[in-house]
Amino acid sequence: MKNDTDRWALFGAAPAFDRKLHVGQPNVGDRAYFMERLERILDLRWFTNHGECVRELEAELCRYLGVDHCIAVCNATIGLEIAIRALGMEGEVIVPSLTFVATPHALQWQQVVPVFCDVDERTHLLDPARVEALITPRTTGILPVHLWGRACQVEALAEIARRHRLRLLFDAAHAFGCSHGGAMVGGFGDAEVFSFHATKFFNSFEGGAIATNDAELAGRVRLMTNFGFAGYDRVVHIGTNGKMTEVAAAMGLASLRAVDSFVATNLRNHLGYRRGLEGLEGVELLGFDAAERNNYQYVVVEYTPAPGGPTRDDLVDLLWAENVMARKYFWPGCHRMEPYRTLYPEVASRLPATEAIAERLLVLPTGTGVDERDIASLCALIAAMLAQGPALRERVEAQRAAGA
Ligand code: T4K
Repeated sequence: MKNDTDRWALFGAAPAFDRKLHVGQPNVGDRAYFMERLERILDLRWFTNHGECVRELEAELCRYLGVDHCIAVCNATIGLEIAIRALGMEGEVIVPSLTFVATPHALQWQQVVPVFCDVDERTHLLDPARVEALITPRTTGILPVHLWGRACQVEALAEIARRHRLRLLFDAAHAFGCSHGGAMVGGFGDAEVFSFHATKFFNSFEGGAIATNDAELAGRVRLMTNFGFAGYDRVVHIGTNGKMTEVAAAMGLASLRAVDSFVATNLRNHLGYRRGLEGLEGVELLGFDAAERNNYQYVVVEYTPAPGGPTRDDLVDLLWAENVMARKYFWPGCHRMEPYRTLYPEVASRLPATEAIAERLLVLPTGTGVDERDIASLCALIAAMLAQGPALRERVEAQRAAGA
């Protein structure tokens, strides 16, 4: 990092970091193991369709998560779509808007109406009381998201689902390796869907898994993942192509061999941010329940500008200019994205917490691509920016007005 924190790259100086720091730069697991498996895949000439790597990954995931069934899929979006269909969700399904757009898309793609529900302003998670208030005769399910890897109020949601005879499917894209009440996320509700996308701390390049303890559901999901084939020339179900490739599964196995070290790195980074951001006015780092297992894969800050001080968007622009590719996940909320803003324009008024949180969020780089010195420098950079207060806000505005 350069020393002169007074001259931001936005204003023509060199960036503070000489490489880009990403929120989602992939972790690489056991590289030697991966290469070995890759050679074997090529030798065997078995590339997909539930090969040995996929079978091994599914078995290892079952053990790791403590669930009976795990079906590997090509990505979590398709995984959600398959699970939604396999569970018979139709009509309306209640879902948060504070999530990646894949969550409501998986519903809308299948003509199921995503009924956006507000979250708890403190936890960012679906608020069970608000869920119950949105149930109508057309509601068939609830699709909560374990946002940032923090588990939802699983018991309260399960109780609502039971009372109203609704399906309960968790979007666990962020929550691989996390626990709730001491039990690993994966076994809650009817099913849970994980993402192993490149940007997730545990990745299989692209990929995901549907976890469940329901044998019948698992059978249906497996059929649907493979076009509904129950054997050669025998189709018993509508299905799609949701299969994970062998090379993806090999990467998943390599990631699994490094999962504890990834978590340790994320925790070290999280603690580094906690130290570095402590005491900065308007900056609140989201914490995790130390009694649970966490993956710490998202460093989430809620930023409330001081009067006249730099806004959240100013900070993002300033950080990008310094090669810190901070993100505004999940601004502005799915309900403000198409097609939802056109289809359901009235819902914004019932999502005050979502709207307020989305304006404050700032997600910072972590993972194995970032070290403690980067984090200390980055925190110092943010502190220096905030110390400039309204003067910096004015400079950013002037720079924007000049069209830079
Ligand atoms: N539900 C939830 C709650 C989710 O968050 C997601 C996905 C899903 C469902 C669906 O899961 P998948 O169908 O994807 O399995 C990224 C990811 O694409 C997405 O998987 C993830 N959530 C979401 C939170 O983030 P983008 O478009 O914001 O990421 P992108 O491409 O800008 O990548 C982030 C950063 O990582 C970039 O600054 C560059 C860096 N990067 C990215 C890739 C792919 C690398 O350095 N190397 C890479 O290979 O969505």
